[in-house]
Amino acid sequence: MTDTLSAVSPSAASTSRNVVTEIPGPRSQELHERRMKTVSAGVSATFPIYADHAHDATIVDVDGNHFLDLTGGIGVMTVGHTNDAVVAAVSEQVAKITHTLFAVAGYEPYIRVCELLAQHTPGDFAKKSVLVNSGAEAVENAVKIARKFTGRSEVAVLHHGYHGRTNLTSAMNYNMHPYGTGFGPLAGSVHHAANSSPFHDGLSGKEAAERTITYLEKRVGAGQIACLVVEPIQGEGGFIVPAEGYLPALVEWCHANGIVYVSDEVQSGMTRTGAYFASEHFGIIPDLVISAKGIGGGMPIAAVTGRADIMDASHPGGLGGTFGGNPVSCAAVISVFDEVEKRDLLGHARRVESTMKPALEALQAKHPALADVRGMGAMLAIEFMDPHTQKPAPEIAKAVQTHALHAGVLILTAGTFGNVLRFLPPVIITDEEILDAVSVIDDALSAL
Ligand code: PLZ
Repeated sequence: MTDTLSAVSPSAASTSRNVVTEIPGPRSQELHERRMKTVSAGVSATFPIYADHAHDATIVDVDGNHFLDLTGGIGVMTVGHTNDAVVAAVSEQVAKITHTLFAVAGYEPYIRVCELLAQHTPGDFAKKSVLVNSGAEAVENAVKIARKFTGRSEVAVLHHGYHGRTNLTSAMNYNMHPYGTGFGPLAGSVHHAANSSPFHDGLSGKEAAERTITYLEKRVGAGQIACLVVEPIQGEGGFIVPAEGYLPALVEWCHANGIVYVSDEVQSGMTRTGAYFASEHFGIIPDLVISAKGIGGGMPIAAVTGRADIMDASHPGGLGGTFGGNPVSCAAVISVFDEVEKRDLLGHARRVESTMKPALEALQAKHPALADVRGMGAMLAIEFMDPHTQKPAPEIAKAVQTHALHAGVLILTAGTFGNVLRFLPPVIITDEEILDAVSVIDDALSAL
């Protein structure tokens, strides 16, 4: 462990935050003006800065400001920015075969990725995969596959979930705004049931599962449901960790009723929580697992992996797409799996938790608005409530985010009410960098 840690620390000195201009700096401002003329207003801009290059947990903007990156491109850069192994694998592959379309002329890296996913997703049974381009596309495919397999039409999801921005996945999201407003009609046959959120609902896993299941049985009918799609730890919803026993009860109910249980591990999967897939923490074995984000080390790729009989339900030609499982992205995935093993990245994710969680809990003891600290591995969050009204306090999350930006730390908000700050750093972030970032949050809260 010490060896692995020291292997990443030499770069620490060169990756400290360092703000050298006003934020945004002049070159970022210039780019922003160009952007406003040519990029659709529908694409939001969380930060007013423009990135020039990045390595490990540091992003350097076009004005030379160094930012400590606790966003990881929303949980993508688990292995770190411009990870040397990923860069080498991608460079080699792009010169060898850039594209054929797997259904036209196959290639080994696609098959290897499916083997690795079969090996590392939960469950000891024959598994198969299909590779696609994005998390949302993978969710769409999981639903298609489950419908074909079961011959049923209805799709069940949970409150506070997030599954993407396509028409079907927008219908599967809890928040109508900004994902669905004015874009309808959204896909039908999608049913939203209450989730488990111990901090908010105070229910045990058993009680929360009863509530979810009763709704689905009464309102939808168990025999009508093709699949239940669940994030084991809800991401955009605010890193909501369900109560113990909740997910196992849902899986058991699905299996008793012929419903395909789909684990959407787009954000929580691939090392992020200190396990390959977060489902492992809850002792569940999903029928299908959706992975994306972190598996590609920054290259666009996503997958549906699961029970071979379910994955084979589609007729040939029913699944696919031009770029799905592109060879360059596949080469990246293979190198990411290799890095996880070689550098003990699962251990690093757990180290992030053991350094960061107590530091955040110390802040909680000091700042009454900081109401909850939660999450697993390098997927941690803090939630702000107004100490007087006990209502969500998004303005505090926003103020801390803005303060941190100016101090050189990038942090994302999350949560249905925007009152959560979430941390998704590359797992190779050093302990010094973590504690430095927490001290910035402390300063921000003290300054309020
Ligand atoms: N399922 C659980 O977290 C993507 C969304 C960012 P795509 N989350 C980040 C944004 O504002 O669009 C996500 C997720 C879960 C599915 C998705 C969708 O993955 O690769 O963005 O399509």
